[in-house]
Amino acid sequence: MNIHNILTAPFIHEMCEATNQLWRYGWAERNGGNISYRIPAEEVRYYLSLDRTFPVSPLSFQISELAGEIFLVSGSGKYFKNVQHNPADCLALIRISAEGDSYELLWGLENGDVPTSELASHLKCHQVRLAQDPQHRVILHTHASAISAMTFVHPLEDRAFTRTLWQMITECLVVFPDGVAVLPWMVAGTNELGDASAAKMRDCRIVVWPHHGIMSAGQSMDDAFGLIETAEKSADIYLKICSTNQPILQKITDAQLWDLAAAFQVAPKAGVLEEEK
Ligand code: 2HA
Ligand code: ZN
Repeated sequence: MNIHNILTAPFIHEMCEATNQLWRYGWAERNGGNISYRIPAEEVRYYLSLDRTFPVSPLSFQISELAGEIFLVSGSGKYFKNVQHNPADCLALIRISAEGDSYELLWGLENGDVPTSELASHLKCHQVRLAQDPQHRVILHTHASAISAMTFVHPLEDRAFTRTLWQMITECLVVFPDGVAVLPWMVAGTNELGDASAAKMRDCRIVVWPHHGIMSAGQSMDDAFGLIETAEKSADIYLKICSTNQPILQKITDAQLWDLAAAFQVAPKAGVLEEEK
């Protein structure tokens, strides 16, 4: 088979665009944020011969459910601002080993670096989301500003946080009917943060890391990105309302949210809205 230049691959372009846009939004200062994108082997074979040996590195955890899966991931310490200028330095294509306790570097990180410091969270979340949805592809973590600010002034509780975000923009309930989950503050880059995020991802696709950022899961880059844009916009409106110091005169009621759910045929996460009379 003809091998094509991997720099022309749509998945590399999507990663360059997403990282650049996250930086432009101001959510990816310095090396903040990380993305992983599951790529089918048939797609990778178009650009790389997989019939040879590759350098192997251990994982600090075992994830045999992802054996053989290939992910395009951002590199540890890489600036999202720079990915588009040098994808081969900033990104890595990795394949999880048959035992799920190591990975091969198929391509990228040309200057000898390692995949994202949040690899544990990414892979553990991929495992959980794939079990829910075979179409699942992307895990995206970024330092979304309004969401992070909101975690200083809002209760850190799944139901309350979800209700507030749903109430800020009419379409939020439609975009993320499964709501959002909120973790306690945790040390970045740890297996514990990965386990906690993955546990929350069993029944929702947006996890807030207080005073840090947000992680989302999607079937495509646009899907994962769109979830974060929507939650972030909602958080921004919440903060703007708070900063007016005005009493709240009106809001979207639970009855209206039920009407919305019916019209758009989505099932709001159980227990978040008051039951209809
Ligand atoms: O620096 O965002 O959470 C990359 C990160 C770690
Ligand atoms: Zn981060």
